[in-house]
Amino acid sequence: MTESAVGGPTLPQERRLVTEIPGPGSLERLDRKKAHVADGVGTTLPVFVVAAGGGVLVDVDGNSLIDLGSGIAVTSVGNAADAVRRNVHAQVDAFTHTCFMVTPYDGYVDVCAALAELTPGDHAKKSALFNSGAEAVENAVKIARVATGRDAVVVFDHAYHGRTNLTMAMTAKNMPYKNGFGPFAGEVYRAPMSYPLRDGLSGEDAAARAIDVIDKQVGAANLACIVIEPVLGEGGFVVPAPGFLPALAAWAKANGVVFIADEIQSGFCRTGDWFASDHEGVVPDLVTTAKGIAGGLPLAGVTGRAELMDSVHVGGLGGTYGGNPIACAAALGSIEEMKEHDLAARARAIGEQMHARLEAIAVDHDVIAEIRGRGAMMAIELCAPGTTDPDPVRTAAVSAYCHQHGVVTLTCGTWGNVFRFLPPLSISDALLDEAFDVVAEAFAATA
Ligand code: PLZ
Repeated sequence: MTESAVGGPTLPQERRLVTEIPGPGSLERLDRKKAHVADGVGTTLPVFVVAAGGGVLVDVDGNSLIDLGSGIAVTSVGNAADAVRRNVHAQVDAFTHTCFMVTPYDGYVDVCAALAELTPGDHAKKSALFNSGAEAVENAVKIARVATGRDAVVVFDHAYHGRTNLTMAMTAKNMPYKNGFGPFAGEVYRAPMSYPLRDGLSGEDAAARAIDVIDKQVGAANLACIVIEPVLGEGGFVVPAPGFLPALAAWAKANGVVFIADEIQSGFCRTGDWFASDHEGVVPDLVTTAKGIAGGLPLAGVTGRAELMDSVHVGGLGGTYGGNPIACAAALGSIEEMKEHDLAARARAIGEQMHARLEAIAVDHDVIAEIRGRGAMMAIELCAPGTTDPDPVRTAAVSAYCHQHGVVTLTCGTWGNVFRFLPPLSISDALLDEAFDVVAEAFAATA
């Protein structure tokens, strides 16, 4: 199996369990992992994968698992999607690297042109490409600082922006992301996020509360940028109350502050539109992208107002691999798949199907305090019935049941009590339904 595995959309679309999870082949490999890979690199579901495509992952033991995680919102077009595979093969055969800063090539420029077309707003835009989401966030902050001549960065409660030094400072949650890794970069300030389940505030009131904190604790004159996830990712798939994002964006504009949308998890059709900012007509000054952009290859971007992007001196932005030609070829393939199959519409349909299933489950299980999300970025928050006291124990139990029964699920949230669903947009209705049969069983079995 390992030698000749072929993934992609033609892989049999079925949940198939032929061993316990993990099976003997995976267990053997977990011992090797333990011997050679640093313990700090964790594992959510300990099966070793040999092929994936459509809506399934196949492991070394021949188990076929339904994927509700997309490798954390990355393989939105599906694993080994046709256009991605075709473009990557062609690019590997032509050349693998030159370093765009040494000798340029078309793929990089083509991706930047596509980003200008697809990101919110019809102003003149430019982009720079990087390798990871964290690197994109770091560079967005660099650009905002040069453009404004100011230092301070405002982020929000429950934010996740990465694991590098600056982005650890920007990320809210201590364990596992920050604990012991300080000291962190300075001039990062945290404002309260709109969290409707927990604060009950309207978007306008939540924005006024955040702006008051920014005013009193930072001061607009010192503030380079506000960085915000339009739908929280790792922090729990919280959708801010309507009006929150537009009010913050308007305040930023009025005060010469760069408004940066971190669309690394929410972007590229995931929420049922090209970008989550589109749902409320918010036009960010800069947008960071990664994950879903390239169908699984490492690529990230910062896209924004041309005059902001061009405020940085020549040579001030870059990196050896940023915008690698193979990753750019994959991105062009994945954008082609998204357009051709209207994956934004598919994300909306998947969202409706998931919402209906979750509503039915919630009728019998009052541990589900809220169903929320947009499109195919959906979650449920688990709390002690009738309260907002987080229930991470039940959340972990439900997720573990799904894993043992062949469904790849992820949790998130500041308290670890959010069960999130991020299926590839290439999943079939039937497979998605079967996955939610297992989720329903998981709630019944752990009640
Ligand atoms: N911004 C909004 O979601 C990555 C992290 C997984 P990188 N989220 C998954 C983990 O435990 O490391 C993310 C994100 C948002 C930035 C990032 C960072 O992107 O590509 O992981 O650096």
